[in-house]
Amino acid sequence: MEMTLRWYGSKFDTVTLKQIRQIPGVTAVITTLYDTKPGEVWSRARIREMKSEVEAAGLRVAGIESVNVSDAIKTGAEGRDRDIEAYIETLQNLGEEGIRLVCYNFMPVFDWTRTELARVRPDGSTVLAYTKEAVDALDPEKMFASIAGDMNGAVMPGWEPERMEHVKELFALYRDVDDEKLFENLKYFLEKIMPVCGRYDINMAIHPDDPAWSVFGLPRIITNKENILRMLRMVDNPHNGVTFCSGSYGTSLENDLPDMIRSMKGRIHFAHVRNLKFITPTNFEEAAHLSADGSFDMYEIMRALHDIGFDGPIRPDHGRMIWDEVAMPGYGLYDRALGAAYLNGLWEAIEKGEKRA
Ligand SMILES: [Mn+2]
Repeated sequence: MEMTLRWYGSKFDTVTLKQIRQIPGVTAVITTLYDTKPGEVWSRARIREMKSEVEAAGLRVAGIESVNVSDAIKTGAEGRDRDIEAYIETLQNLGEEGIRLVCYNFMPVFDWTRTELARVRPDGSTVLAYTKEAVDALDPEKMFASIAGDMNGAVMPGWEPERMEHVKELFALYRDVDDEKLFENLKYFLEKIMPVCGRYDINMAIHPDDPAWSVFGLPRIITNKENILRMLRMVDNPHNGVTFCSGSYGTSLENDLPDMIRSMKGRIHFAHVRNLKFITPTNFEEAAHLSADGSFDMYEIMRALHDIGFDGPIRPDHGRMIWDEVAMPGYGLYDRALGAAYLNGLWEAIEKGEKRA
């Protein structure tokens, strides 16, 4: 595996490439062109510029998170073919520049959902948190307003203000889309893009829905083992793969994370590894990466990735806000650096333990 950190680009991120380069064992970033919109073609010039900036700092671009999929593609609405053409052109431009990994999601309306962006933990750190009861009681149109004040001035992925202004229309778009329809639209999209992925050896890695259940009555399909295996089989091509995100699949305690990893052998192209602490089965907060700080056995997760021969990019996921850092919630430097060091330590111990046995 290759340890990486997510980076939003120098215009948007409080963390610098120089800082990332100084985290031991981190050799690459996962980045994006954060100011592009779904349906827009990423030009080769801009991709090259992004790559040069990263490489000048002594790092590599290990992949893109994300090239976003438009609502027309997700709902199968008019204009989807045009948007798919644009997506293919972007993939081609990425391929020409030697980028071989693209993370994306197929979540309707909202990307990830949290009810708090700065819950204070006993040690004074703050974390993102989720209470199902709070979401159930919330008017989706007010969701944005209720968390916007906690963003530390950052624009959060999937929560762009101009998008959230149209929440009502977005909901209307998905009115006739149920889980089956969403599967169908995902299949249509994947079948159209597989040829360009084959030509450039680009691995597509779908990010799970977060949380792993329906919110506000919207359909959600990338939530559990059964559905993700269905998705992999319906377009049975090695370039149709998965981002294994422990913090997203892990929102449902019914998901056995190491078992899921083993079941997707060969198709996990990217891994997000983080820990959650459950207060009740429907109320959880993000924790430090360390097993002892949360509810997951991080050793078993890393062990499962090791056992299936995972060799793609991996990254620590959301970190706590610690040491008075001010950054995009979940995306500060300090706790993610601690996470990277910890995950690298687990991996080294697993590898060396194996050799000794
Ligand atoms: Mn994730």
